[in-house]
Amino acid sequence: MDTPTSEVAATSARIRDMRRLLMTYRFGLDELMTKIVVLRDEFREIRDYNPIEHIGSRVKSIESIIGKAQRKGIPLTPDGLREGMFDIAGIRITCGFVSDITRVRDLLVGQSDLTLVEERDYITHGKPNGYKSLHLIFQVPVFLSDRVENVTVEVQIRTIAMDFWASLEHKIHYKYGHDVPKHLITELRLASDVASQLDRSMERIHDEVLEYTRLQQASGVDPYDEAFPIPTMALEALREMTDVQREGGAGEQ
Ligand code: 0O2
Repeated sequence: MDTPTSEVAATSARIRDMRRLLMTYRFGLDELMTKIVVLRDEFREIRDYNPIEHIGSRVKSIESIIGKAQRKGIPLTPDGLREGMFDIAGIRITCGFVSDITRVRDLLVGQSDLTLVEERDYITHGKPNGYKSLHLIFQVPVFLSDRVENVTVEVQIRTIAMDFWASLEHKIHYKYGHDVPKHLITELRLASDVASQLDRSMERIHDEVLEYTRLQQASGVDPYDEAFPIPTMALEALREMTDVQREGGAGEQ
C-alpha cells in the first residue's frame, strides 16, 4: 500500500527540520571551538605554560539523540530538543591539573559573547558512581543569513585522570547497559578515588615546580643545588620578597 502524500510531506519536513537543527549545533560548536583553540594556541606561543592538554568535540549522533530523548521523555522536535537536551553539541577539554580547569573555565566564562546558562560542578560534588568533571552549558550566538540563533553547547572540562576514568566507565556502561556487575561498580568507585589521589599528588608536584621556577628566576640560583644550599631563612625571605613583587608592592617599577 502506498504511503499517503501528506505523510511523506510531513516526514520530509521533519527530516529537513532535524538537519537544519543539527547544522546550527555544528555552527555553534565551531564558534566555541575556535575560541578554545585560540586560547590554547596563544598559551602555546606566548606563555611558558599551557593549561589545555587536549580538545575534542562532537555533535551527538541521531541514534544517540533519539535514545536520550526516549530515556528522558524529551519531545523529538526542534523546540523540544533545544529546551531539553543540552549536550547535542559537546566539547571536551582535558587539562593536566585540577587548577587548570578553573583557569580555563574563567577564561571562557569571561568572554562577553558567551552566556553561561548552567554550571554543573561534578568535581566538588562527584557523582555517586565516581564520575568527575566540570560541565558548563553555554549559549553561543550564531549569525545565520536571516537571524541570530543562540546555540547551546556543553563544555566538559576535566583532568587526564578524570577523563581516563570516564572513558572506561562509559565503555563499561555501553557494554553492560543497566546491568553492570556489582563488583565492577565498586571497583570503578575505588578507581575514581585513586584518580583523585593522583590528581592531588600531581598538583602538589606541579606547585613545587612552579615555585622552584619562580625562586630560580628571582634569585638567579638553583634553590635545590646542594653545592650552594640556600639557608631556610633566606629561602623564606626570598619567597616573601618575590610574593611582594608579584602582588605589585615594593620593587614595582
Ligand atoms: P554521551 O554518550 O557521552 O553523549 P541530567 O543529569 O539528567 O540533568 P544529562 O544530559 O545526563 O542530564 O547531563 P549531564 O549530567 O551534564 O551529562 C551529560 C554528559 O556528561 C553525558 O552525556 C556524558 O557525556 C557525561 N556524563 C555524565 N555523567 C556521566 C557518568 O556517570 N559517566 C560518564 N562516563 N559520563 C557521564 P550522555 O548523553 O549521557 O552520553
